[in-house]
Amino acid sequence: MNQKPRLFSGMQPSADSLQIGNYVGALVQWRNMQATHDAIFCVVDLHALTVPQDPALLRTQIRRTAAQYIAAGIDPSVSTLFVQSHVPAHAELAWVLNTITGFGEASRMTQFKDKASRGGTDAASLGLFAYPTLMAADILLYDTNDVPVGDDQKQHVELTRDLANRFNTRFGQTFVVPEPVILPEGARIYDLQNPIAKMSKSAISDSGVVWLLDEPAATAKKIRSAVTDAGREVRFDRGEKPGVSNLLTILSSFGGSSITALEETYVGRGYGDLKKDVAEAVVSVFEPIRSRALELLDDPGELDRILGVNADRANEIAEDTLATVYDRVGLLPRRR
Ligand code: AQP
Repeated sequence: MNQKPRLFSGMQPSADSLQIGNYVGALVQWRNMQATHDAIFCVVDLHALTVPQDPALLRTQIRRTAAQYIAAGIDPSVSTLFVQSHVPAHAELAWVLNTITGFGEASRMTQFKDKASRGGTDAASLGLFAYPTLMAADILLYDTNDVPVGDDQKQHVELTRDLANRFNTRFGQTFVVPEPVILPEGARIYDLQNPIAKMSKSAISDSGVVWLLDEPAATAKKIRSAVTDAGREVRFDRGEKPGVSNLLTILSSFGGSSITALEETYVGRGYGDLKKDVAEAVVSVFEPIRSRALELLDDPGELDRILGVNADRANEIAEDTLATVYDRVGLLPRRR
């Protein structure tokens, strides 16, 4: 029997709702890859702790993120869907990986530089600095072959590969060396009010962010208020027309037509028509997902049960890998 390749991916529960970019750039790809992969999806709550969080809010956000994964089509009876902190081996393997990661090597990670520069590097936590080794642990615990990530995470997967190779060379073959599966540029969504910046859960202003769990009317209103560009022509041109290009990308992702086909449809029509169609397309896809997520959130006991069963499944694999790692580096096994 041919085993399917293993996939690992995750998102941070860093907001009450996921945004349209998380949906197009991650969830849609994850949902499709369930057919071809033995998939493991994680709500990476320990990663979210690398910047300050309100404890009560964070707890809610973790459940809400898991509910949105399921509502968007991640099937927890087919794939493994769990919360990172429910599998202690993530933090434990991250520690071992920290000990084989160079300070200079970690300092070169551009995401740390970006995120740390927002509040001043001195104020950044050690946790934020060590984010990439925790991510490496997430991936390496599960003998992962493929890691679907956005462009911005590619450097972290490269570090993961380096660490896996380094460990294997020093301590003997232990880790599968994973491959990044870089999502196509077409899957990148930009802020509706500032279409040269990536849309982000933790954007300073939420006026340009379309939330998966927003009321349909609010979603439509935000899209109708999106910034567009000078001129009237509906044409894809990221440099000259970032706002219109972003709307075309969204419509293409939600409606299935190619950007070129859409450009033809809008010859002689204005930005108003485009916005109206984008709003309709997004609302019709998000409405059922939102209802399903809210239904799941109405029964937190059942949601926690699903996450518990899945965490057991993840723990089984992760504990095995960690035991091998502890043994390879020379730690004494605990007698039970
Ligand atoms: N704008 C986007 N377009 C396409 N894909 C996107 N992703 C995020 N924003 C876009 C993809 O969603 C996943 C989320 O990963 P994450 O939660 O670990 O953090 P992130 O990439 O930093 O996403 P956010 O929404 O910007 O979160 P915050 O604000 O918390 O940092 C990834 O697969 C990412 O590629």
